[in-house]
Amino acid sequence: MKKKMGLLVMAYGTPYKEEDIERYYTHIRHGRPPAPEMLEDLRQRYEAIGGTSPLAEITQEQADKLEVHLNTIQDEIEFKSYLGLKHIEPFVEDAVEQMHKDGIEEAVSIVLAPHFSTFSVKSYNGRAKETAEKLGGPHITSVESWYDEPKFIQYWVDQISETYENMPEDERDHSVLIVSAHSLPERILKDGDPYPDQLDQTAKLIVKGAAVNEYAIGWQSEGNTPDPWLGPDVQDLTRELYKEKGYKAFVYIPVGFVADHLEVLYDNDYECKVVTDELGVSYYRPEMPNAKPEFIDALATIILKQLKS
Ligand code: FEC
Repeated sequence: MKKKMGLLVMAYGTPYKEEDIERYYTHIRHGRPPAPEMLEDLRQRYEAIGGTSPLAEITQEQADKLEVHLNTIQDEIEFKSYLGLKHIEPFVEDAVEQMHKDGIEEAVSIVLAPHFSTFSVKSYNGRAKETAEKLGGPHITSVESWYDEPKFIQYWVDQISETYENMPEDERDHSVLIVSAHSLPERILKDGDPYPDQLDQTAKLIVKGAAVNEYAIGWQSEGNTPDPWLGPDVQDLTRELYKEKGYKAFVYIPVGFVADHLEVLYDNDYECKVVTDELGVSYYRPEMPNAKPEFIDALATIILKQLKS
């Protein structure tokens, strides 16, 4: 008989409808409601990408397809997926409670973000394990990071190669790849957080695989707080690189994310494009992994490796 295992898929979460924006933002701000102008600013960003974000649907599809794929490529374990979100229901705690109710004794967890940081992956896994301990199960094995998984790297290598192949030759010879992730407050560096190094590794592996000559690392989507955040910000970086090197094309890969959502559709496709338009240069943003089969296979490989280790 196959062994039954919970598959806890954790992700950021997004408002399902406009009325959810305030409570979602309040949750992100650790319970402090945003000022009316902050709320209005966020509402307008969602408005600019069509009212709400496609993230909810994509995350669900990623979890569903991962369960099916894992159950297809091996026959020792029967995986059952549970979605646990950071900032809206079903919360991480709800998912663990459901696993417990369903009698799941063993589970494996993965966060849909490749790079470990105390702000992101550690907090998702911590919340899951704390709930499981309180309830007396399940026992959870957690994937901590997967920024260097060869199949994940290959996904981006293929995307970039296609983008560069389809670019006019003159642009290709004067182009730069901007590899980015969500910025975090600079204070994470004091505690030796591996987040920036892991992004650096991801970038080096992708650049090597795609044989790209010119690249730079940038940070994006920094929060609305007074403390300093990791930089350079992708928009400032675009301006600086143009001034220094006169590139004709900028190719953005926000590899710290895995789906089309606000931080990509607005912060890259709108904000970075405003800058490239202003400079009169070309903007490219290869497709995000979403629920593409190659990416689902990469996630399945990461999970099976974790269970074997
Ligand atoms: O499409 C969508 O609706 C949601 C997209 C979304 C993703 C995402 C991923 C990450 N965040 C990370 C860190 C922070 C920190 C703060 C922060 C704030 C926001 C706000 C929105 C938001 N984040 Fe987010 N994030 C997404 C959306 N994030 C909306 C609030 C408005 C704003 O600042 O723009 C600052 C919190 C604070 O004020 O204390 C820190 C990290 C990731 C990538 C890892 C992950 O997915 O968990 C890190 C997607």
